Amino acid sequence: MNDALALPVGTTLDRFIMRKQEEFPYATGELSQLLRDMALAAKIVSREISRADQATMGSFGQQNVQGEEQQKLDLIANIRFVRALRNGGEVCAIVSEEEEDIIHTGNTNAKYIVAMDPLDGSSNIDVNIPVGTIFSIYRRLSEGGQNGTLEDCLQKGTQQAAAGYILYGASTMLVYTTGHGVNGFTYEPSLGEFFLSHPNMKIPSHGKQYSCNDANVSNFPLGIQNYLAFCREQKYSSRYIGSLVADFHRNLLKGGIYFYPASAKNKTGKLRLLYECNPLAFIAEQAGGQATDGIERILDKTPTALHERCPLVIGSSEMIEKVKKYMTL
Ligand code: AHM
Ligand code: MG
Repeated sequence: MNDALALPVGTTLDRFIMRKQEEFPYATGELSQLLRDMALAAKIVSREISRADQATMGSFGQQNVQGEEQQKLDLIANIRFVRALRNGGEVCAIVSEEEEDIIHTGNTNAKYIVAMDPLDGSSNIDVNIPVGTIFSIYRRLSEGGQNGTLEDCLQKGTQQAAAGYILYGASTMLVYTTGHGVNGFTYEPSLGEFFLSHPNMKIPSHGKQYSCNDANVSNFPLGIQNYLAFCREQKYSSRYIGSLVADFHRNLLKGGIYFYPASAKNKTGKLRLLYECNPLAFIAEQAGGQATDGIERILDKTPTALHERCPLVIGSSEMIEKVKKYMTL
Protein backbone atom coordinates (compact mmCIF):
# COMPACT_ATOMS: atom_id res chain seq x y z
CA MET A 1 0.00 0.00 0.00
CA ASN A 2 1.40 3.40 -0.84
CA ASP A 3 1.42 6.11 1.80
CA ALA A 4 0.75 9.01 -0.47
CA LEU A 5 -1.67 8.03 -3.18
CA ALA A 6 -4.71 9.42 -1.42
CA LEU A 7 -3.11 12.49 0.06
CA PRO A 8 -2.26 15.67 -1.82
CA VAL A 9 0.86 17.78 -1.58
CA GLY A 10 0.33 20.28 1.22
CA THR A 11 -1.18 17.74 3.65
CA THR A 12 0.26 18.33 7.11
CA LEU A 13 2.52 15.67 8.59
CA ASP A 14 0.10 15.17 11.50
CA ARG A 15 -2.81 14.53 9.17
CA PHE A 16 -0.68 12.28 6.96
CA ILE A 17 0.35 10.17 9.95
CA MET A 18 -3.24 9.98 11.17
CA ARG A 19 -4.59 8.93 7.75
CA LYS A 20 -1.85 6.36 7.44
CA GLN A 21 -2.80 4.88 10.78
CA GLU A 22 -6.45 4.62 9.71
CA GLU A 23 -5.38 2.37 6.80
CA PHE A 24 -4.36 -0.26 9.36
CA PRO A 25 -7.36 -1.25 11.49
CA TYR A 26 -5.20 -2.91 14.14
CA ALA A 27 -2.77 0.00 14.51
CA THR A 28 -2.72 1.28 18.08
CA GLY A 29 -1.40 4.75 17.31
CA GLU A 30 1.84 4.27 19.25
CA LEU A 31 4.13 4.42 16.22
CA SER A 32 2.18 7.43 14.97
CA GLN A 33 2.76 9.18 18.28
CA LEU A 34 6.45 8.29 18.15
CA LEU A 35 6.78 9.82 14.68
CA ARG A 36 5.09 12.98 15.97
CA ASP A 37 7.56 13.08 18.87
CA MET A 38 10.46 12.90 16.40
CA ALA A 39 8.89 15.70 14.36
CA LEU A 40 8.51 17.86 17.46
CA ALA A 41 12.19 17.46 18.37
CA ALA A 42 13.11 18.15 14.74
CA LYS A 43 11.33 21.51 14.90
CA ILE A 44 13.19 22.45 18.06
CA VAL A 45 16.57 21.39 16.66
CA SER A 46 15.81 23.20 13.41
CA ARG A 47 15.24 26.37 15.41
CA GLU A 48 18.49 25.88 17.37
CA ILE A 49 20.47 25.37 14.16
CA SER A 50 18.98 28.31 12.30
CA ARG A 51 19.82 30.69 15.09
CA ALA A 52 23.19 29.12 15.95
CA ASP A 53 25.39 31.70 17.64
CA GLN A 54 28.49 31.76 19.82
CA ALA A 55 26.57 30.08 22.62
CA THR A 56 25.60 27.07 20.54
CA MET A 57 28.26 26.81 17.82
CA GLY A 58 31.70 25.29 18.07
CA SER A 59 33.26 22.42 19.91
CA PHE A 60 32.04 21.30 23.31
CA GLY A 61 35.65 20.41 24.18
CA GLN A 62 35.02 16.69 24.64
CA GLN A 63 35.05 13.56 22.50
CA ASN A 64 32.20 11.12 22.11
CA VAL A 65 32.50 7.38 22.65
CA GLN A 66 33.96 7.03 19.17
CA GLY A 67 36.75 9.50 19.75
CA GLU A 68 35.13 12.23 17.66
CA GLU A 69 35.06 15.87 18.71
CA GLN A 70 31.60 16.69 20.07
CA GLN A 71 30.05 19.94 18.90
CA LYS A 72 27.78 21.86 21.24
CA LEU A 73 24.92 21.35 18.81
CA ASP A 74 25.54 17.57 18.84
CA LEU A 75 24.74 17.62 22.52
CA ILE A 76 21.83 20.02 22.19
CA ALA A 77 20.28 17.84 19.49
CA ASN A 78 20.86 14.70 21.56
CA ILE A 79 19.16 16.26 24.59
CA ARG A 80 16.19 17.47 22.54
CA PHE A 81 15.52 14.13 20.82
CA VAL A 82 15.99 12.10 24.00
CA ARG A 83 13.68 14.43 25.90
CA ALA A 84 10.98 14.30 23.22
CA LEU A 85 11.12 10.49 23.13
CA ARG A 86 11.16 10.16 26.91
CA ASN A 87 8.21 12.53 27.35
CA GLY A 88 6.35 11.01 24.41
CA GLY A 89 6.23 7.69 26.23
CA GLU A 90 6.42 5.30 23.25
CA VAL A 91 10.12 4.39 23.44
CA CYS A 92 11.73 2.21 26.10
CA ALA A 93 15.36 2.45 24.91
CA ILE A 94 17.44 4.73 22.72
CA VAL A 95 20.81 4.16 21.07
CA SER A 96 22.48 7.49 20.29
CA GLU A 97 25.75 8.27 18.57
CA GLU A 98 26.46 10.65 21.44
CA GLU A 99 26.16 8.13 24.28
CA GLU A 100 28.10 4.94 24.86
CA ASP A 101 25.37 2.92 26.54
CA ILE A 102 21.71 2.31 25.89
CA ILE A 103 19.60 5.20 27.18
CA HIS A 104 16.72 3.77 29.23
CA THR A 105 13.83 6.19 29.11
CA GLY A 106 11.95 4.75 32.09
CA ASN A 107 8.98 3.99 29.81
CA THR A 108 9.26 0.30 30.62
CA ASN A 109 6.00 -0.64 28.95
CA ALA A 110 6.76 1.20 25.73
CA LYS A 111 6.99 -0.98 22.62
CA TYR A 112 9.64 0.77 20.58
CA ILE A 113 13.42 1.21 20.35
CA VAL A 114 15.03 4.16 18.56
CA ALA A 115 18.59 4.28 17.19
CA MET A 116 19.68 7.75 16.12
CA ASP A 117 22.43 10.05 15.06
CA PRO A 118 21.02 13.27 16.52
CA LEU A 119 23.20 15.55 14.41
CA ASP A 120 25.02 14.00 11.50
CA GLY A 121 27.73 15.97 9.73
CA SER A 122 28.02 18.32 12.69
CA SER A 123 31.58 19.32 11.82
CA ASN A 124 29.88 21.33 9.06
CA ILE A 125 27.83 23.48 11.41
CA ASP A 126 30.37 26.22 11.92
CA VAL A 127 30.56 26.79 8.17
CA ASN A 128 26.79 26.94 7.66
CA ILE A 129 26.53 23.75 5.62
CA PRO A 130 23.48 21.43 5.89
CA VAL A 131 23.45 18.81 8.61
CA GLY A 132 20.89 16.18 9.53
CA THR A 133 19.33 13.76 12.00
CA ILE A 134 19.03 10.07 11.12
CA PHE A 135 16.77 7.63 12.95
CA SER A 136 15.66 4.06 12.95
CA ILE A 137 12.67 2.58 14.83
CA TYR A 138 12.33 -1.05 15.94
CA ARG A 139 9.69 -2.96 17.87
CA ARG A 140 11.15 -4.33 21.08
CA LEU A 141 11.56 -8.10 21.33
CA SER A 142 11.59 -8.32 25.12
CA GLU A 143 8.52 -8.33 27.35
CA GLY A 144 7.24 -5.00 28.66
CA GLY A 145 7.54 -3.98 32.29
CA GLN A 146 11.33 -3.82 32.18
CA ASN A 147 14.07 -1.85 30.44
CA GLY A 148 14.80 -2.52 26.77
CA THR A 149 17.66 -4.99 26.27
CA LEU A 150 20.79 -5.15 24.14
CA GLU A 151 19.08 -7.78 22.01
CA ASP A 152 16.21 -5.33 21.37
CA CYS A 153 18.75 -2.82 20.05
CA LEU A 154 20.81 -5.21 17.91
CA GLN A 155 18.16 -6.18 15.41
CA LYS A 156 18.80 -6.50 11.69
CA GLY A 157 17.85 -3.62 9.43
CA THR A 158 15.12 -5.76 7.89
CA GLN A 159 13.31 -5.55 11.24
CA GLN A 160 12.92 -1.77 11.14
CA ALA A 161 9.36 -0.57 11.72
CA ALA A 162 10.21 2.87 10.36
CA ALA A 163 13.22 5.01 9.53
CA GLY A 164 13.80 8.58 8.53
CA TYR A 165 16.01 11.59 8.40
CA ILE A 166 15.71 15.29 8.91
CA LEU A 167 17.75 17.57 6.70
CA TYR A 168 18.46 21.02 8.13
CA GLY A 169 19.29 22.80 4.89
CA ALA A 170 17.99 25.84 3.03
CA SER A 171 14.71 24.46 4.29
CA THR A 172 14.19 21.76 6.89
CA MET A 173 12.81 18.49 5.53
CA LEU A 174 11.66 15.29 7.16
CA VAL A 175 11.75 12.16 5.00
CA TYR A 176 10.52 8.84 6.35
CA THR A 177 9.24 5.40 5.56
CA THR A 178 7.23 2.83 7.46
CA GLY A 179 7.90 0.25 4.77
CA HIS A 180 5.18 1.49 2.41
CA GLY A 181 7.08 3.96 0.26
CA VAL A 182 8.99 7.10 1.13
CA ASN A 183 7.49 10.53 1.69
CA GLY A 184 9.11 13.90 2.24
CA PHE A 185 7.76 16.86 4.21
CA THR A 186 9.02 20.43 4.19
CA TYR A 187 8.90 22.54 7.35
CA GLU A 188 7.18 25.91 7.26
CA PRO A 189 8.61 27.67 10.33
CA SER A 190 6.09 30.52 10.35
CA LEU A 191 3.28 27.95 10.73
CA GLY A 192 5.24 25.44 12.80
CA GLU A 193 4.15 22.59 10.52
CA PHE A 194 5.69 20.03 8.20
CA PHE A 195 3.78 19.76 4.90
CA LEU A 196 3.88 16.90 2.40
CA SER A 197 6.08 18.21 -0.42
CA HIS A 198 7.64 15.05 -1.91
CA PRO A 199 5.05 12.25 -2.07
CA ASN A 200 6.09 8.72 -2.98
CA MET A 201 9.77 9.48 -3.52
CA LYS A 202 11.62 7.30 -6.02
CA ILE A 203 15.34 7.41 -6.65
CA PRO A 204 16.18 7.41 -10.37
CA SER A 205 17.56 3.99 -11.30
CA HIS A 206 20.67 5.65 -12.67
CA GLY A 207 22.44 8.93 -12.01
CA LYS A 208 25.51 10.86 -13.03
CA GLN A 209 26.84 11.90 -9.64
CA TYR A 210 29.08 10.11 -7.20
CA SER A 211 29.95 11.12 -3.65
CA CYS A 212 32.96 10.00 -1.65
CA ASN A 213 35.96 11.40 0.21
CA ASP A 214 38.53 11.51 -2.55
CA ALA A 215 41.45 11.61 -0.11
CA ASN A 216 40.71 8.00 0.88
CA VAL A 217 40.47 6.54 -2.63
CA SER A 218 43.89 4.87 -2.70
CA ASN A 219 42.85 2.85 0.36
CA PHE A 220 39.47 1.77 -0.97
CA PRO A 221 38.96 -1.89 -2.00
CA LEU A 222 40.17 -2.44 -5.56
CA GLY A 223 36.64 -3.04 -6.88
CA ILE A 224 35.53 0.38 -5.64
CA GLN A 225 38.65 2.04 -7.03
CA ASN A 226 37.90 0.50 -10.41
CA TYR A 227 34.27 1.62 -10.23
CA LEU A 228 35.46 5.14 -9.45
CA ALA A 229 37.76 5.06 -12.47
CA PHE A 230 34.69 4.08 -14.51
CA CYS A 231 32.71 7.05 -13.09
CA ARG A 232 35.53 9.39 -14.08
CA GLU A 233 35.76 7.91 -17.58
CA GLN A 234 32.02 8.47 -17.93
CA LYS A 235 32.54 12.09 -16.79
CA TYR A 236 30.08 11.72 -13.94
CA SER A 237 30.13 14.67 -11.55
CA SER A 238 31.79 14.38 -8.17
CA ARG A 239 29.59 15.87 -5.41
CA TYR A 240 30.63 15.48 -1.77
CA ILE A 241 29.19 17.67 0.95
CA GLY A 242 30.56 15.65 3.86
CA SER A 243 27.13 15.53 5.51
CA LEU A 244 25.74 12.09 4.80
CA VAL A 245 22.11 13.19 5.02
CA ALA A 246 22.67 16.00 2.52
CA ASP A 247 24.65 13.82 0.11
CA PHE A 248 22.06 11.04 0.38
CA HIS A 249 19.14 13.43 -0.08
CA ARG A 250 20.62 14.96 -3.23
CA ASN A 251 21.28 11.53 -4.71
CA LEU A 252 17.76 10.39 -3.76
CA LEU A 253 16.25 13.26 -5.73
CA LYS A 254 18.65 13.34 -8.67
CA GLY A 255 20.08 9.84 -8.87
CA GLY A 256 23.60 8.99 -7.84
CA ILE A 257 25.76 6.94 -5.56
CA TYR A 258 27.41 7.62 -2.19
CA PHE A 259 30.17 5.48 -0.75
CA TYR A 260 32.16 5.37 2.43
CA PRO A 261 34.05 2.10 2.09
CA ALA A 262 36.68 0.70 4.41
CA SER A 263 39.96 2.60 4.17
CA ALA A 264 43.35 2.51 5.92
CA LYS A 265 42.14 5.10 8.43
CA ASN A 266 38.71 3.54 8.96
CA LYS A 267 39.30 -0.18 8.57
CA THR A 268 35.65 -1.17 8.89
CA GLY A 269 34.35 2.01 7.30
CA LYS A 270 33.36 5.11 9.24
CA LEU A 271 29.59 5.09 9.34
CA ARG A 272 27.61 3.32 12.03
CA LEU A 273 25.38 0.40 11.09
CA LEU A 274 22.57 1.02 13.57
CA TYR A 275 21.87 4.71 13.14
CA GLU A 276 23.43 5.74 9.82
CA CYS A 277 23.58 2.78 7.41
CA ASN A 278 20.41 0.86 8.33
CA PRO A 279 17.91 3.73 8.31
CA LEU A 280 19.22 5.15 5.03
CA ALA A 281 19.36 1.65 3.52
CA PHE A 282 15.67 1.13 4.42
CA ILE A 283 14.75 4.45 2.81
CA ALA A 284 16.91 3.77 -0.26
CA GLU A 285 15.26 0.38 -0.84
CA GLN A 286 11.78 1.76 -0.26
CA ALA A 287 12.55 4.40 -2.89
CA GLY A 288 13.72 1.75 -5.37
CA GLY A 289 17.45 2.05 -4.67
CA GLN A 290 19.93 -0.25 -2.97
CA ALA A 291 22.47 -0.27 -0.15
CA THR A 292 25.36 -2.68 0.32
CA ASP A 293 28.63 -2.89 2.21
CA GLY A 294 30.16 -3.91 -1.12
CA ILE A 295 29.38 -7.59 -0.64
CA GLU A 296 26.32 -7.94 1.56
CA ARG A 297 22.98 -6.12 1.59
CA ILE A 298 23.12 -3.65 4.50
CA LEU A 299 19.69 -4.63 5.83
CA ASP A 300 20.74 -8.28 6.13
CA LYS A 301 23.71 -7.59 8.38
CA THR A 302 23.48 -8.79 11.97
CA PRO A 303 24.68 -6.06 14.34
CA THR A 304 27.00 -7.17 17.11
CA ALA A 305 27.63 -3.86 18.91
CA LEU A 306 25.75 -0.61 19.42
CA HIS A 307 28.28 1.62 17.68
CA GLU A 308 29.51 -0.89 15.10
CA ARG A 309 30.87 0.64 11.91
CA CYS A 310 30.25 -0.64 8.44
CA PRO A 311 31.23 0.21 4.86
CA LEU A 312 28.37 1.81 2.93
CA VAL A 313 27.60 2.00 -0.78
CA ILE A 314 24.13 3.43 -1.35
CA GLY A 315 22.05 4.99 -4.08
CA SER A 316 20.65 4.34 -7.55
CA SER A 317 20.00 0.70 -8.25
CA GLU A 318 21.85 0.33 -11.56
CA MET A 319 24.91 2.07 -10.13
CA ILE A 320 24.98 -0.23 -7.10
CA GLU A 321 24.61 -3.25 -9.36
CA LYS A 322 27.68 -2.10 -11.26
CA VAL A 323 29.68 -1.66 -8.03
CA LYS A 324 28.71 -5.18 -6.95
CA LYS A 325 29.98 -6.51 -10.27
CA TYR A 326 33.28 -4.62 -9.92
CA MET A 327 33.65 -6.04 -6.41
CA THR A 328 33.57 -9.61 -7.74
CA LEU A 329 36.02 -9.12 -10.63
P1 AHM B 1 29.43 12.19 12.13
O1 AHM B 1 28.26 11.31 12.44
O2 AHM B 1 30.44 12.23 13.24
O3 AHM B 1 29.02 13.55 11.66
O4 AHM B 1 30.23 11.47 10.94
C1 AHM B 1 29.54 11.07 9.80
C2 AHM B 1 29.90 11.98 8.65
C3 AHM B 1 28.96 11.87 7.50
O5 AHM B 1 27.91 12.79 7.61
C4 AHM B 1 29.83 12.20 6.32
O6 AHM B 1 29.36 11.68 5.11
C5 AHM B 1 31.14 11.62 6.72
O7 AHM B 1 31.14 11.55 8.14
C6 AHM B 1 32.28 12.48 6.30
O8 AHM B 1 33.46 11.88 6.71
P2 AHM B 1 34.87 12.37 6.09
O9 AHM B 1 35.09 13.75 6.63
O10 AHM B 1 35.85 11.36 6.59
O11 AHM B 1 34.74 12.36 4.60
MG1 MG C 1 26.76 10.69 11.74
